[in-house]
Amino acid sequence: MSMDAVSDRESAWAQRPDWWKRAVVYQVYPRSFQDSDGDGVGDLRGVLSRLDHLAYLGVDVVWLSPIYRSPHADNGYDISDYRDIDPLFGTLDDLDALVDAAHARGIRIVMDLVVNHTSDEHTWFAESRSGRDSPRRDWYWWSPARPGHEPGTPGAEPTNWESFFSGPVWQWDEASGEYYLHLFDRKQPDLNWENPEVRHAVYDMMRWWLDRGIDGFRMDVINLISKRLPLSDAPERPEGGWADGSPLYMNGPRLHEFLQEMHREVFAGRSGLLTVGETPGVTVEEARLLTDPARAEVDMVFQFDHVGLDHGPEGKFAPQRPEPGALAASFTQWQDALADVGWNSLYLANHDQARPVSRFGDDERHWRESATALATILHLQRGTPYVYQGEEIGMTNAPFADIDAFRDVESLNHYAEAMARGSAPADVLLGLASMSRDNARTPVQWESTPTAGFTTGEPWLAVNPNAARISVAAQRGVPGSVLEHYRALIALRHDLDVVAEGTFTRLDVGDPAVFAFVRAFEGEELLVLANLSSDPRSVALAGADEWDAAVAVLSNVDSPARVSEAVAAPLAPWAAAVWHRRAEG
Ligand code: TEU
Repeated sequence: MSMDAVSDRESAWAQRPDWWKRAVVYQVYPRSFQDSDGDGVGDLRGVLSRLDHLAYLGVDVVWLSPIYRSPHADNGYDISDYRDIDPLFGTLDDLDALVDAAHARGIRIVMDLVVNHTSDEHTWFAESRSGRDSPRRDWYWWSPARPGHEPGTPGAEPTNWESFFSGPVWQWDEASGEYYLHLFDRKQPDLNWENPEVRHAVYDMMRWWLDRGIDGFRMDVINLISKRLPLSDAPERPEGGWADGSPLYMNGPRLHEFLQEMHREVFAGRSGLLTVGETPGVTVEEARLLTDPARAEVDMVFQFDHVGLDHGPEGKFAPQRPEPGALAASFTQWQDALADVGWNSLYLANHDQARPVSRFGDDERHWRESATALATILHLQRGTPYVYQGEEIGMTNAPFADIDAFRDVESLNHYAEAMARGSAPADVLLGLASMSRDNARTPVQWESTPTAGFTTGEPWLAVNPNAARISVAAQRGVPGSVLEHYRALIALRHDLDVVAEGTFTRLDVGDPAVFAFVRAFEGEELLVLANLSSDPRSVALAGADEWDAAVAVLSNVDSPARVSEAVAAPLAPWAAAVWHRRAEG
């Protein structure tokens, strides 16, 4: 293509309301990205100093995890002031500087929007808590004790729901004589979205940020904002204990109404933005509604099916290895479900998920191959890919051996509860070591030094010792490295319309562990073949020689350039290869 044609294409895409179909988003978890002042915690100036890495990678959008004022009970997902930056991370001026510098490189900045709950240290909650007649009382969910129970005693909680972070969702407030609801930690009280004043305060804050120049929002647990009323008990679990209340607070009756209202109040008349809802427990039916552009709710959602594949019957912290093939089947279901309406977010990693190369790949025997195979199948699906910091260099889970090594509230609460129940510490630690969110939160490994170039001080969470082997410095410019593979995948999305816009069709090649699919768009086709297992796998590809004129565009192993030859022998463990062709004429 000529340079003129390239820039015509660029500007045509830039005008489109669905520009994000061609975009790749990079998630920065500021606390662990880059420290600039030696306090051991990453900060905004640190992010600014690493923008060149993001430009090198080629990403279009940065999603910043929360940097607002916060007591950090949940690392910033507990906000005490929505209109200021936490001093740990810097100042509003630092943020403005970051936004300007990113924009100068053609990178948009999306902020985290955490409005299902606030911190208990937010002034809204302080006022709400101040007394039953406070004008802000019904900005949150307050409830008297269960009838017939002594307030504040076990069993007196208004409903039997279990918190995401262990224990009940209700906290007794002695001073005002009622309980408040917190689906997460007790320092994260849920806002009452039934109250229009709450909604309009949120919309006002969102407009304030957009006016300041940010380019959209990642909306934290946005499908929890509408609860089923009146709040009531969930069915008991056979084994007793706190019950799963999620059917009573997820995807509630007013969710779509609230999001449509938000769209009208905040996004209408603005362009070039990206909105992505984080929606645990979302079904394909709900996702179609949420992301149908005609309904004007959000551009895309994060669904959770594939990141639950390794949760065992006793939950996330008792994981089991999914069958080879489970991941491909789950992705295929979502590709098919959103084929004609809506849009997928494509992710394997974020700050809440243990590292995908350790969970779904093989970080011992086939580290590079599995990291790049997982990247290939993710980025070449139909949807918008998300890269989580460190994923682009194949960062792995960390060798956590002691409870003192963990920092995450979810892990610490889980451990405390398991100890109270009398579980064996070694068993609980094993579950945490493989599934704790802290696996995702160890500092980014920039260099092969003990603090990995992250800080000059003591890092808030230990650097993974494998920084000696896995780092940006060791991979940049190295052909075949994980980093260069991500760069190539991102470039493919920018260069080929079929990646951004093509249909998705899975091919049955006789083995569920082989993820084979074709993307097609206006006479252009892409073939992706990936062995998602640690064994060689045979591929029965019907009509393989019809692909022989196709160009091999990317592969993570040495493999023949022609499709028919590539499938003549079994695919090597975690081999992934991509071919492209255009129709004749
Ligand atoms: O996460 C919500 C969520 O459902 C999870 O990914 C959650 O971390 C997991 O289920 C716990 O097992 C969002 C944020 O991404 C997370 O960091 C916050 O802790 C949470 O909301 C509360 O704001």
